Amino acid sequence: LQLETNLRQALYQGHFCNYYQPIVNLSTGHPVGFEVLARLHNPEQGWISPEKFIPVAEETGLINPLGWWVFDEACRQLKQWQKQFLDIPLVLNINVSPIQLKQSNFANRIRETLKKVNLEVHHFKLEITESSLLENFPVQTEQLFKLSSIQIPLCIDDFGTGFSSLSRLHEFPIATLKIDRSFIHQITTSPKHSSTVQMILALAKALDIDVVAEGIETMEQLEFLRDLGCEFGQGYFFSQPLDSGDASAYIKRLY
Ligand code: G
Ligand code: G
Ligand code: MN
Ligand code: NA
Repeated sequence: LQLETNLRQALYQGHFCNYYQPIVNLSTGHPVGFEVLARLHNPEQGWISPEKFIPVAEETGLINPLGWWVFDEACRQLKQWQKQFLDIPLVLNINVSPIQLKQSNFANRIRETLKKVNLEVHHFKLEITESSLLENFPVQTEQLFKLSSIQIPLCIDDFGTGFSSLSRLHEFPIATLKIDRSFIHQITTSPKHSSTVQMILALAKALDIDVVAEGIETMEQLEFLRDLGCEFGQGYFFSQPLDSGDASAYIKRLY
C-alpha cells in the first residue's frame, strides 16, 4: 500500500526515468536500437527495482499512466537521437504489460502520439509477454489486432517461458522473438538448452521472424549464438541498461 502511494506521487513528481539497454547486431557489433526500461528513483529509498514496482503498478492500474509516460519520454528521446545521429537508424523497444492492452484506446493512442511527434511505427517495437497472447483474453486480442492493423512491429518477450500456443504466431504478424535469458545462461554448457535455442531459431527462420537472444553475458555465449545463426542479442556482455547520456555515448562509440 505504501509503495502504491509512493508510485502515484513519484509519477507526478517526475521520479521515474527511462534507461536504455542496447540491442546489438551480432555480426557487425553495431547497436540496432535499445530496450526502454523504466527506473524509479526515490529521494529517501534510492533506486527501486522494476521487479518491485511493476507488479504493484499492474495491480493498482498505475501501469497505464506510467506506460504512457514511458512511451512519451521514449518518443522525446528518439527525436533527440535522430537529430544528433542523423543517419543512424535506431529502434526503441517498449515493454507493454497485458494490463495496458485492456485499454480500449491503446492502439489508437499509440498511433495518435506518433502522429503528433512525427515519428513512424517502424521506429518502435512493442514487447508483449506470451501471456498477452492467450486466446482467453479477448480484450487484449482486440488491441493486438488493432496494433497489427496500424503495422507497429510486435515482439514476444521472454519467449519460451510462457504458454502461448504456436498458432498465435500466425494470427498476428510477430516481428521478433526474444529468447528468454534462462535459455542463454546455459547455452554453452547444457545440450538441452542449446537444442531448445536451435529449435527456436529454426522456427523463427521458417516463419520469417527476427530473433534477439537475451541475457548474453560472455564472449563464449555470443560466439555460440552467432555460429547458430542468431542475428541479434542483448545482455551485460554488451552493456547494462544505460541512462540517456551513457546511451548516447554508446551509440557514438560503436557506430
Ligand atoms: O529493468 P529490469 O531489467 O530490471 O526489468 C525488470 C522487468 O520489468 C522486466 O521484465 C521488464 O520487462 C519490466 N519493465 C521494465 N520497464 C518496464 C515498462 O516500462 N513497462 C512494463 N510494462 N514493464 C517494464
Ligand atoms: O523481461 P525483460 O526481458 O523485459 O527484462 C529485462 C531485464 O533483464 C532487465 O531487468 C535487465 O536489467 C535484465 N538483463 C538485461 N541483460 C541481462 C543479462 O545479461 N543478465 C541478466 N542476468 N539480466 C539481464
Ligand atoms: Mn523486455
Ligand atoms: Na525478456
